[in-house]
Amino acid sequence: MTRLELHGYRFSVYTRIVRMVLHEKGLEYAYREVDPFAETPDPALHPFGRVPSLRHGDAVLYETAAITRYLDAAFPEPVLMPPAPLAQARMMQVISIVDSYGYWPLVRQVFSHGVFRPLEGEVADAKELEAGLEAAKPVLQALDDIASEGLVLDPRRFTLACAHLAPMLDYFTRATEGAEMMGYYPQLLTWLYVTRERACFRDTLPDLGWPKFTP
Ligand SMILES: N[C@@H](CCC(=O)N[C@@H](CS)C(=O)NCC(=O)O)C(=O)O
Repeated sequence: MTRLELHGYRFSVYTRIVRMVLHEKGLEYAYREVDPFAETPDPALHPFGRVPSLRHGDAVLYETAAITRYLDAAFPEPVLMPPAPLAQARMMQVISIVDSYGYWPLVRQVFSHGVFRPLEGEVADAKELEAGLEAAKPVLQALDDIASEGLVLDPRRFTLACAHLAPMLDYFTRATEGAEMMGYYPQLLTWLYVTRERACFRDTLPDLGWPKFTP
């Protein structure tokens, strides 16, 4: 089989999304660690200096949603896209919500300033944490509405939307305030509980002895 090579960073939620999909597909891959905050990733792999990127033979891909769509199309089993057109659209909607409105407050504000920076001995800003918690509310509400509708974020069916959301909610809920807030979004919380038990989630947990999710 043509070799797959993932370039990523161990704390990166976007890298973990790709790793979860590779895991679900049962694919072997080489892994190269690149810390994009400390070094510039190879511009031939990512012209915007981020991770992840994926090499498959001669092809190079970056942008996580494109990578996961590619993996799902190129390696069809198990299928990670729902068959119905509306469910497919919802899946893309979740991915877009997560990228456009979720990543910054959930990860870069709440997780970074509430968990990561304090643990790493870096300066944390309580105002960033507060702003992130506020900005997270409409995101969680929109995702809870989608989970309640049941076309995607269905605990019984893992899709690319699940892979895109799980690493970010995992980080968000490692902050005490984030875990408490999740109680207001019961359908999303149910989905998270079930998804946390999947092998692709457990086997890609960043292993740092960080506090575990205990809402
Ligand atoms: N739109 C990109 C986002 C990737 C991204 O933001 N990755 C983060 C790590 S989780 C990164 O490389 N950050 C480095 C930086 O912001 O300089 C994707 O979908 O892959």
